[in-house]
Amino acid sequence: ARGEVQLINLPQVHDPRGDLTFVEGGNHIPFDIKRVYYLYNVPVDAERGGHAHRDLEQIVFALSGSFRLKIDDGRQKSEYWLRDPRKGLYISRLIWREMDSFSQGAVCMVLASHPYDEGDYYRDYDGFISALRDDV
Ligand code: T46
Repeated sequence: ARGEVQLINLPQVHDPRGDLTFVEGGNHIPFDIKRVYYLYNVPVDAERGGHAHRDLEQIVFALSGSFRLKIDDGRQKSEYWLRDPRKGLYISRLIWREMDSFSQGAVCMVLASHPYDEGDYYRDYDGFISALRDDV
């Protein structure tokens, strides 16, 4: 898929001892998970993202705290406030994303379809727009 974002709901096992949420590859996630990374110790005034990917698909979670994800498919912009560890935002390839307004102590976990590859990034907005135009 290209230019698609969608909220993914994970199961929650509620328990007086605490809640548990799980992710199963091949079940909850529309791609094979090749990488997991997380952002933490993020200053509240930090801005992250500011790029798009040629091939990478990801699902972004706020495991703790909250932050804003601004999404741009080249035609429409939208924004999501992630704050529920059960709800991840699926981001397909060729989506521009920016992140800010991290709460104190927020932890952002990302499931990714490929290993890290700097060559997969469009870090320049005009480059992203022309890549969209060239993608058939
Ligand atoms: C995204 C948002 C949500 C690695 O070496 N391995 C990795 O897996 C990643 C993600 C990054 N890096 C290096 C590359 C840079 O030198 O860590 C540095 C910071 O990466 P970046 O500026 O891309 O970080 P963010 O937080 O702006 O973006 C990241 C992901 O790159 C991106 O795909 O969607 O988180």
